[in-house]
Amino acid sequence: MIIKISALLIVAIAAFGCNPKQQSVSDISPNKVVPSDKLLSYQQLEIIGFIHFSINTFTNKEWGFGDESPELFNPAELDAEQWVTTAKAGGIKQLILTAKHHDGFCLWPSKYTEHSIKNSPYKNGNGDIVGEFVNACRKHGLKAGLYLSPWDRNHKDYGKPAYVLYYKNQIKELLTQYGEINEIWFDGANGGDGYYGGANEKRTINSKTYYGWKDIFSLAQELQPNIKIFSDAGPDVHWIGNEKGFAGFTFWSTINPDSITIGGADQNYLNTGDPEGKSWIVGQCDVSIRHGWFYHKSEDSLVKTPQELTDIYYKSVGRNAVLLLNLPPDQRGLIHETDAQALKDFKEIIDETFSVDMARGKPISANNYRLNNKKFAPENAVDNHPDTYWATDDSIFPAELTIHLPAEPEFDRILIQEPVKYGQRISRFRVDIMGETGWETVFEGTTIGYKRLIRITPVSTTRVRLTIIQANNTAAISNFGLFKSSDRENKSLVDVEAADSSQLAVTSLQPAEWDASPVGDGIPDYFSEAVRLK
Ligand code: FUL
Repeated sequence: MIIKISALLIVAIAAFGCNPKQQSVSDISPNKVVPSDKLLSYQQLEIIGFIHFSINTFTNKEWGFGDESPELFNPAELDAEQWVTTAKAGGIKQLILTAKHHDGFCLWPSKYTEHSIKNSPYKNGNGDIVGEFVNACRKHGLKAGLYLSPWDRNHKDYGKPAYVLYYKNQIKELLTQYGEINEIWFDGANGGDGYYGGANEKRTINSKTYYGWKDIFSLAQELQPNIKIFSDAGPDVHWIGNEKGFAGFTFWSTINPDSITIGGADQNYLNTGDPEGKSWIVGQCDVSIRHGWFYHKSEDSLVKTPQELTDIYYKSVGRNAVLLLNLPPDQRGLIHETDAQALKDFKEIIDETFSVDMARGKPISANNYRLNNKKFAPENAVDNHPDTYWATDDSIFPAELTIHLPAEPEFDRILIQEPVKYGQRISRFRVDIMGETGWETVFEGTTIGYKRLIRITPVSTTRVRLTIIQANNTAAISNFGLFKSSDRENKSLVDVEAADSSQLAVTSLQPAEWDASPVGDGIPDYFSEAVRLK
């Protein structure tokens, strides 16, 4: 009997080690709010693209009034594969096409309206650009998404219940006829006036009640179970609160959607997220590669430079959000050469910067690691694996992670990631380097989330320390990386919190914020009527 018990003990010790705690090694406890698998993989797309293309491309407007003749629409060289391959060369993983913008013109032959491609010269009325787009995405391995403007300045019933039925019928067409659609984009903009079947008047709707968003979301989910729904309030992806492509310096992936009115949201709230938020909704930073959303020849010289795009990347993907970059095809139906080149150069800058991680596999230590178990060891933070992570025992603050660098490499970019499948935790952190006389702080930050990219002036050191000062749960880090930026980047840009306070004073989508008419400040005057981006 005694022999049997001792044998059992030996087997137990061999299996679990001497530390009795190790018998119950489990993952760190998740936060109350965590992302679903579908949102985790959506965030990993990092860069997605918009294709703004419609009748506006031919009228040189940003917001069509709704009375434009379909006869005007004739992109003679349209090639959806050129859109997709251009986007792909820029690192874009999904495209969203404006199937219908505010003017109501449909890029597919909807059976519910005559205001569509079927009455245009394009392919003698036999074209279907939504179909061409989706097929091209599929052929080249990109996910496809669709934008269907709720505001419709063409439809005679806009503002009445009959229009909502029309809108739902169009959603049904788009989500049943084209295979898998990864995202649907519900825009909050509504400027009031329009053609409305000839009424030529202003129509206001109650943005809280008119569309019946809950039913619309359920319809989309029923037709496409894996779809990601974008609106000011999610339920899956939310607007970042500006059209500059910048997430807040502090940015939480959690938010309270019930407090948000679609089309009337608090832009600051959307820009920072909410640490107390009850839902995980991915932040999405939309911005156009040009000044406007649609193509205007006058902007051929105003395409964002690769350096500007890189700056946007740091302020979107590098701040825990997804970047949605607009590439508007021109009247030929092609993405302009200048835009394609800028995008390609941007991708090269990012690739050059992040190709060598100086921290990868280097010796690393921590002031604590959970249960002294290898599963939570500091090495997991420099293995470049998204599923492994360093974590401390509960309530260890500050939590410190130190990379020991054999030589003294020069770096100026830092990457930090949290294992967000357990929730977003960190709210205050610092990065220090070992200087000649001791530790020197090179960056102080707030949130990290899925990915935080930090720009500092170049430094050389033998030790880099990440200190997590505050978090809402046990500290955990899945990646800590050090990089040297490409020589083609704009070196004058570094991350300084004070410099970012101005970021919220940016473009708003809400018409009230838009100037009534263009003024002489060099902004082209194709913005019709009450429409002009600041
Ligand atoms: C806004 C629209 O008014 C713009 O035209 C553009 O489509 C942008 C992405 O969303 O609300």
